[in-house]
Amino acid sequence: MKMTFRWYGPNDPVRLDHIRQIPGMSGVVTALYDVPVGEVWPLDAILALRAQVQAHGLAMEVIESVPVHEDIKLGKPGAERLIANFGQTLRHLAACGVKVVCYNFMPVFDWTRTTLAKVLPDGSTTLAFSTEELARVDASQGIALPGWDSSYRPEELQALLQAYAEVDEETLWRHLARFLEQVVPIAEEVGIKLAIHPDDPPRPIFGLPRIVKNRDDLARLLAIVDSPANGLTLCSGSLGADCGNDIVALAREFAGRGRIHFAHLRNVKTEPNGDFYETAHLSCAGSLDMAAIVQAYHDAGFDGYVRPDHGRMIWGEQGKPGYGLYDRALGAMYLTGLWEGIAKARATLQSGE
Ligand code: DNO
Repeated sequence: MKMTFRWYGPNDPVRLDHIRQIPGMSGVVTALYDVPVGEVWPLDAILALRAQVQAHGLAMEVIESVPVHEDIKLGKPGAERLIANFGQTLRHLAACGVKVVCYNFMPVFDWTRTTLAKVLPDGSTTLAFSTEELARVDASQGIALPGWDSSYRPEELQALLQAYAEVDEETLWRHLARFLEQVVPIAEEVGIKLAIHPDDPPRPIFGLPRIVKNRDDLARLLAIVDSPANGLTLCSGSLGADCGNDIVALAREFAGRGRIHFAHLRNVKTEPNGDFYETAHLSCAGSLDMAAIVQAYHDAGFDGYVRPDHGRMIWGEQGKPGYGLYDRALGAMYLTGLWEGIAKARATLQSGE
């Protein structure tokens, strides 16, 4: 397990020299945030970012994310050129030592929450999702969801939603297959592992199809191109927002098959009606048994990248909701502690055999 930390680049209020001080931290997970979606990431810009990260004693081996242009998901005529650009970006990233590239295939919206600052009993604040509140949002009037950082103008968003009216789940699967069939061979050639991020939350929103929601979807995706370069970012919190998903079983199965390249580890508290909120990483804080999940990775011989995922905002920290320093650093230490405990117990057991 290689512990990493998400860093939003030079404008992130969380500093590299602080990330470096988290014990056991091997590197950051980052991206170029100023390249228009669909354009090739310039080699010199990637090299400059890497130099900045490495100057702080950290590695830059995981990118989250290279965004997939909507025209690829919609299967528009320009998709071929955009897919080729994605492939070229992979070549540039590989030339800079990147090993894993995370991406997602969620139409229009990435992760979706209805509040970014739900107050928990201990006074910390966290990201939350209420089905009732989401139902009140009228997408045709422009979306004002917290944290949804889109540059679409209302009429652009409207046109996009209309374009998706033609795209049902099976059509989206076809477009995903077309994308994978072209980019996985490039990833294989240059030594990059692609790692799709599941839909968050794992259910359709605003009538848009979402196809990476559960075990069967993950298995179907891996079968499209049966190569280790076609892999997963297993996000415990995203998939765990559906209590029908057994995260321990997913980690065991897909890490066992060598197809999880990046593990997002966070806890979430789910309610029977589909509402959820994010909690501290600790098992007893939420609905997921984090110790059992980490155990499943260890048993499967997982040696990929891990990051603590969203944290609460604690100790008065101001910053990007979900991505402060303090609670994620606590999460990293907790996960590292679980891993060390499991590894030591295993070694003791083996030496007594
Ligand atoms: C949210 C993240 C997602 C994730 C993308 C990956 O905090 O987990 O935005 O980075 O979906 O493409």
